[in-house]
Parts: sequence; C-alpha cells; structure tokens
Amino acid sequence: MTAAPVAGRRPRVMGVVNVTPDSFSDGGRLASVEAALAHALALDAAGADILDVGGESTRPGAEPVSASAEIDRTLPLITALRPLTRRRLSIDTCKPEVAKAAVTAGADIWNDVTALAAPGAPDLAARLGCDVVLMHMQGEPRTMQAAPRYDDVLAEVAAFLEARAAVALAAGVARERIWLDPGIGFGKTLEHNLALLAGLPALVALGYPILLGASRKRFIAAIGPGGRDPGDRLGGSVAAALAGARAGVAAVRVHDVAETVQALEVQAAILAAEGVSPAR
Ligand code: HH2
Repeated sequence: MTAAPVAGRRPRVMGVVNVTPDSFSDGGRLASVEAALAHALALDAAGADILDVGGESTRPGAEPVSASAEIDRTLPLITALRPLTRRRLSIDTCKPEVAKAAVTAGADIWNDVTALAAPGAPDLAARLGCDVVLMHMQGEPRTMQAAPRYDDVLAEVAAFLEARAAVALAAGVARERIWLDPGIGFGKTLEHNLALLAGLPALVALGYPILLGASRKRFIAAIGPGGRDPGDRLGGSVAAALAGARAGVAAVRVHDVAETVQALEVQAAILAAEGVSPAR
C-alpha cells in the first residue's frame, strides 16, 4: 500500500484490539472472544480502516508468551472477525507460527515489532504474500526502557528500517507490501520520541508507507499535564496522530478510533481549505 499525501486526504486508521491480559492501556479488558469481537466491530463502525489484533503485550517489562498461547488468544478472534468485516486485518506478532496461523485464517498484514528478526521470518513473509510492518525497537520489551542510547536517533532508526526493508526485499517480499514504523516508545526516551515525531518527513521520504503508533504512550504523560493513566492520554494521542498526518504518514495505530478519525478529517478539511498538502 502506498499513500502519497494529497490535500484533503488523511492517513488510514489502524484500531488496536489487544487480546492480552497485560497490555499497558487496555490489558485484560477483552478476555473473551465475544468481548474482543464486539470491540473490534465497534472500532470498525467507528471508522477503523485496519484492525490490529495482538496476543502478546510489548509494554516495557512484559513477560513473553509462547506461540501456542498467542495463537489460542488471537486465532478465534481472527476467524470470527474475518467474515464480519471488509476492513483489513493485521496480526501484531513477532512469531512466525502466529503470523502464519493468522494470515491463513484471513489476516492481511503481519505487524512485527521486531521487523522480521525471528529465524525464517522474512522468507515466511514472502511466502505468505501479506503486507508486513517493519518496526524499529532498541533492545527487547522487558528491558528496552532501561537506558536507551543513540548518537542520532533519527538517522539510526532510518538506517535500521532501510536495512530491514532490504532484508525483506531480498527474501522476496514485494516492495509495495512493506511498511515502516519508527517504534515510538520502544527503547526511546522522551527526547528520542520527539526527535522521531519531528523527523517523520525524513522517514516518509524513504519511500515506504509509514505507520505511526503513538497512541496512549508514556511519552505523552512525560510532557504533561495529566495522563498518568494511559486512558487519560487521548489529547496527546490525537496531537501525535495529527502531526503524523501533516508529515504524510500512511497510517496511525490508535486505541481511540472515533476521536482520531474525527480529528484527522477536520485537519484534512482545514488543510484542503487552505490549499495546503498535509505533507508540507
Ligand atoms: N505499539 C504497541 C504494539 N504494537 N506495533 C507497531 N507497528 N507500532 C507500534 O507503535 C506498536 C505496535 C504498543 O501498544 P499496545 O498494543 O497498546 O500495548 P501492548 O504492547 O502492551 O499490548
């Protein structure tokens, strides 16, 4: 998918459906397939273009889960959801077994916060023929926020993403199937996150669609005021999504779909009325 920014157009919205007991903002809420399905359909009705199903939390300090546990959490939802929506479905996993099961059950996108680092992942992505999201992370979720360090965060993230795209291409993933994501909050301080948000135009210039996931993340509370509880970070989440749209990102990954869609539509309409492309 490519999304050249055009005046009056807005990024796609990817709605988060976490079927995890421990996600940082909504863990444990969608413990049953019924609850998860109802939530996914509500996000669909609220205007989500993509529904991103995740069965393992990547929050700082989260404990890993086995592939079979992750499949048990996500597959019943994807199987139930597939015939009920025309939206694109995405599986948020770093495990090839989970991605394979999800895509076989009808998922369209493999969203991998490790950028296909698992052995055999790039080859599998090519074989599955699905879209892939390659995200940057420094370290691993359990420890990534301990002491993130970069000399030039924007340049290093851009170089990493280009290198992972090259690996995917070499394995046979089609160019138009590759998305890149700077990984806001994944081994990054507030300053790193802000440098990446300010530098989004440079990432867009890499020529791949960019996915931005800033929704409810901790950096919002670090800027303040308020937002100690992830559910109280709506204003900051929307501000980040709007900044992403102005920079020309292809999609934003969010928890609050209706509010984000409304904000993006209003910003796009204002920019169109001004005769300004959202990319500028
Ligand atoms: N952020 C989270 C999870 N997956 N995938 C991409 N591509 N980009 C992101 O920024 C991203 C992601 C973390 O958010 P959430 O899913 O709400 O929490 P948890 O990982 O605790 O389930």
